[in-house]
Amino acid sequence: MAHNPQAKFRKDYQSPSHLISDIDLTFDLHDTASIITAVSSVTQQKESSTLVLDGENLKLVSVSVNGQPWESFEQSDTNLTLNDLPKEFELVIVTDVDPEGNSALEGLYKSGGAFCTQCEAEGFRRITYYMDRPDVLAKFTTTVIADKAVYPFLLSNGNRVDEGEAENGRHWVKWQDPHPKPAYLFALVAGDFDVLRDDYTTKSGRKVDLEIFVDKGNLDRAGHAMVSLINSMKWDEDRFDLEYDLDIYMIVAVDFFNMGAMENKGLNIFNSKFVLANDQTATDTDYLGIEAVIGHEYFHNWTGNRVTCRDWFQLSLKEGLTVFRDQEFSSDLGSRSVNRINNVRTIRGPQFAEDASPMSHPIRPEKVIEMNNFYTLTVYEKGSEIIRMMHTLLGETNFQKGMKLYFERHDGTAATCEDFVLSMEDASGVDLSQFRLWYSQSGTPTLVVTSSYDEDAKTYTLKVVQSTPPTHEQEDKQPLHIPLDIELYTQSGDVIELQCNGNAVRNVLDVKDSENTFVFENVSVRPIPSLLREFSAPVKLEYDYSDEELIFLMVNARNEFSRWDAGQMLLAKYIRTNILNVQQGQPFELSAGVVDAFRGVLLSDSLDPAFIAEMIALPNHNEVFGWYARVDIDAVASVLKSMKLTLAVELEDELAAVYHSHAQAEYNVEHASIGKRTLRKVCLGYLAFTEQGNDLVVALYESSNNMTDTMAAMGAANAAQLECRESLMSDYSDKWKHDGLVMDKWFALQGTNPDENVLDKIKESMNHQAFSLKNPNRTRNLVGAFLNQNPVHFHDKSGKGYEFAGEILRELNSSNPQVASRLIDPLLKYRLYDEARQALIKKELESLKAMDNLAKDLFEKVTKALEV
Ligand code: B3K
Ligand code: ZN
Repeated sequence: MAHNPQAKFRKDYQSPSHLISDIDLTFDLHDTASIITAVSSVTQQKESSTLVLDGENLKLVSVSVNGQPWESFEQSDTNLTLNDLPKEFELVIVTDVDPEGNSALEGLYKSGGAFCTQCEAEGFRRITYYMDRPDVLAKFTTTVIADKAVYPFLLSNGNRVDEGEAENGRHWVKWQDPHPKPAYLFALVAGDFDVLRDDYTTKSGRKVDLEIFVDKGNLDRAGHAMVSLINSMKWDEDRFDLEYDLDIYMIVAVDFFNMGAMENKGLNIFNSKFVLANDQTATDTDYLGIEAVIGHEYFHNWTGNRVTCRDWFQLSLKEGLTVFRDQEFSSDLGSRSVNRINNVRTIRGPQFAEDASPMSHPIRPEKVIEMNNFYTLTVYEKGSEIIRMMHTLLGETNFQKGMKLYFERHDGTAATCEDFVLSMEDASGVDLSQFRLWYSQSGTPTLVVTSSYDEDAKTYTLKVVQSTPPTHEQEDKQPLHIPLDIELYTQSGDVIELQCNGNAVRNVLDVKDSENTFVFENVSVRPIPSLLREFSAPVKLEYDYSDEELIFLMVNARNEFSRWDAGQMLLAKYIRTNILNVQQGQPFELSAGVVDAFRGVLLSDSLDPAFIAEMIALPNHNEVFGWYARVDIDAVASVLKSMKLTLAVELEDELAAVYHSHAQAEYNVEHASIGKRTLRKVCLGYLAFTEQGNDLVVALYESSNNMTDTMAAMGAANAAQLECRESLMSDYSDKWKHDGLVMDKWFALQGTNPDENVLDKIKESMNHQAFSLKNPNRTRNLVGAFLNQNPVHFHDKSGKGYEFAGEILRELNSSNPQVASRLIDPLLKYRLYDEARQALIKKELESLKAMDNLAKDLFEKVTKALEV
């Protein structure tokens, strides 16, 4: 590239030189040349007659100031700099953009037949020249003009205030948003849709119209989104005392979308994956995903929109907090332990992997080249864990007081992470000074815990040593304030009250130093400790548990999360041992005690089936990879397979009994039904590796009356490479070939196919009528699944998996750099693998780096990866 893109630093933040109180936008929409007129009221804030506006990929038609054509300006690829300006003025800018040619799906683009926008983080600058930064809040008025027959619905933020007819069969609608907002929350949609309508009356009595816009013919797939929206509105009132603040809330589902959804004020735009569902097209997981994402975007109305971010380094202020809120929503509505287990899997798997990668960063990054690269698991999921730790330290009542104070202080403004922590601290009186380090320190801390029991003194001592290894961008680490939730049990399973220095103490220990010692008194027998309950901090825990202790905790720990965690630790012990066995040519071993422990769980009639399903699910490849600094891919794959086969054979009768006894005639999305289907799916996942596998899978596929069971059958056929796989795949494709969203499940199975010839089959699938590399969902399901979830073939020693990734990335670099940048992540972690594989991956990264038109999204990641 001609010039290397420049980084921005958090420390360089400057408040804006000007403010914009109002902006009046008119969109004259045409496929390849849409004309946008932006009229802004601008006031100087600092002694400067120069205003630097952001703008990219724009044709400037005209600029005028206070009604006069303005000629004192300079234009570059990224800015329009206006000179000699008065202190207060009206600025009119006219631009011309090409929505149809916009394959990056940022700014104004066409998805299918509709116009839509995506502005976060910095997409508004692809619509007009503007102060495209989150701390410039203006009142938006938007007029949309388009052909009436093709685009009967013209939508934008706020309330519809006027409409009318225009020449040549065109019409217009005018929208006004009374809440000042940054440009990233702007949205516009023009298209022809089916609309699902409902309403909600807030607890103070405001009636809100609810409208969900879907492609024609999809109305029967919008119901769950509407129920989820109403549940979200109610939950936010009940748990956070927060009400909706406009008369209308709209959601539009589009097929071409780079991420999950976007919280634009009053007009959310969603990836259709997170709106459309009925029992024939969507799995239970899809239903739960819709509930979570609808909730997440709705909750942003307060945490994100009413209080927004001062600058993009503060992204976790809104994202970490809103993820925490959506996790709590899902947990209050469904199973708290199953939700926690899945969230913890994400942290321990891909988030820890991100910490260990060249892209490691604190939840509040210090340095950014392309902001879109920082919508990460660290900012979102680890960010949520940081909020959760504050919740643990303060308790629900104080936490809610902190939220109230935060809104009192910052409603209607752009705030910082520090503002949030200060509100929590001031409202609760809890000292969070050392805790703040979680915002600036990256990486995964390790807690090494050892214990000793003094029989004579009746004291039990836990020694906790914390350390955080250096990360790519940050060498030195300091001790963090880590809430460590523990419980002690007697051998018979009774809870021992925690006492220190003669006083009862709470379960959450404050680990603050590198070395910490906690002495518990009046402990009459050597206890069994349950450590890091509820995963009370995003850390790696090391404690030398015996098999017996873990089996004890699997049965006796008081909360389900700790039981699951004990089961996972037990599996982890055997996976590690067997990886060594494979490397030393020794046979696979699994003790009878372990098998019996899992048999006990499987046969329990007191446990929730959804929880049993989690208990007996093995960790996946990526989770295991995260335990090692250098990964032996083939050994991990072989051990996971042996583990599955061994448990399948040893527990075959029990698995089959549970599988058959949990069958249900009717489909519904109640938690109890979902739990039973999930348990059957996991059982079938084992049984597929036994003699009866093929018959069971075919029977389920043929009798299935819902997509969840259909996918359980197909997933098992795929993973175990059953004889029936090909015929099920072709039957499914015949049925759904016209529907890309439903075909995504099929593409994902092609991507994760364990067959030797997977790459040929993937290339063939790219010619399927439903596939297009231009559609991010299709690309993620086929190519993304191969790169992330097919480790054996992606990392094939020949290097052909890497070459394929390289080809796709080069193509996406030009058409959709954001999607390319997500897809490249597995390649950045090349140092985890052996020398030969490292060399092959590096070759692909070098070839990307040498590209003339390398987008800054990939530039940032590739250069970081190569400079380690
Ligand atoms: N705020 C958006 C994400 C925007 C991503 C921009 N690349 C969705 C969300 O977190 O709710
Ligand atoms: Zn969000």
